[in-house]
Amino acid sequence: MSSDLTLYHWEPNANSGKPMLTLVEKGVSFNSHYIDLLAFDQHKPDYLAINPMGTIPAMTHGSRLLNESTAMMEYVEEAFPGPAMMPDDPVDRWRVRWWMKFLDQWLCPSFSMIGWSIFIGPQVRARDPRELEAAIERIPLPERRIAWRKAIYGLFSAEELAESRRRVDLGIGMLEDALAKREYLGSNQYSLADINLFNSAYGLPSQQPDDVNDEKTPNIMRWLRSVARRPAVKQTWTYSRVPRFAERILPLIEEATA
Ligand SMILES: N[C@@H](CCC(=O)N[C@@H](CS)C(=O)NCC(=O)O)C(=O)O
Repeated sequence: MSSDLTLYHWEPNANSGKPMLTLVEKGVSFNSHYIDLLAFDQHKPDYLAINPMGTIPAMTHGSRLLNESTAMMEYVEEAFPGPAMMPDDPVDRWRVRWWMKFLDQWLCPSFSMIGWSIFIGPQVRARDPRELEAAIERIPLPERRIAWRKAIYGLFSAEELAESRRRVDLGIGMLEDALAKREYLGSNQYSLADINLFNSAYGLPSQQPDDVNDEKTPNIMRWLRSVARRPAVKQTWTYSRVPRFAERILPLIEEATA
């Protein structure tokens, strides 16, 4: 499909999944450009010419470059018609933004650190050490260079990982409480806050089955299944190329449609 909008993304997961699911929910057509994070495509000259930060996702709309996944979701919400992904009521809008800030600044970086230490790092560790060092040196943002080094060489400290686990445990409790009060995270309406969270949380029942399950977190499970059941979510998964990610979402979708 040809469109003046191109989304540069990896898996429909975490940051890449956020603008992608927003586009699909709103029925906006876009060109999909898959950037293979594990092949370091995001640091190659072709992509740096589009997004000099060397991070994904990014989006071009005509001559505009848009990056930062949450700001991208808000852009899509405001620039295109289609179902509203923000509630009308000011206090509901505040709550949506509160949760997105909490997710972006506090909880998701901890999901990410754990994911990078157990999944991303081990995936690339076995490659030729010289090639890996050269690949790390090509990363434009110093903080991303540090994150890659820590993931590849197993250098996240015990304290850092313990703090991330503490935040994930606390965050799960906060989400369960919030979803006991309302159908969705920010209000009783599905919104950008749900899109934001879902893309980082759909793997929790398979990754942390002792912490996120029908007995301990019935409201998170209800919410996960209800979001997984959305046709737009299923559509985003057609862009996946890494089976390990897709396999985590399948049990949710299967139970939801059973
Ligand atoms: N705050 C940015 C973070 C972007 C980001 O760091 N994305 C990760 C993937 S989720 C990335 O590009 N990692 C690859 C790398 O650092 O090389 C956003 O929300 O878009």
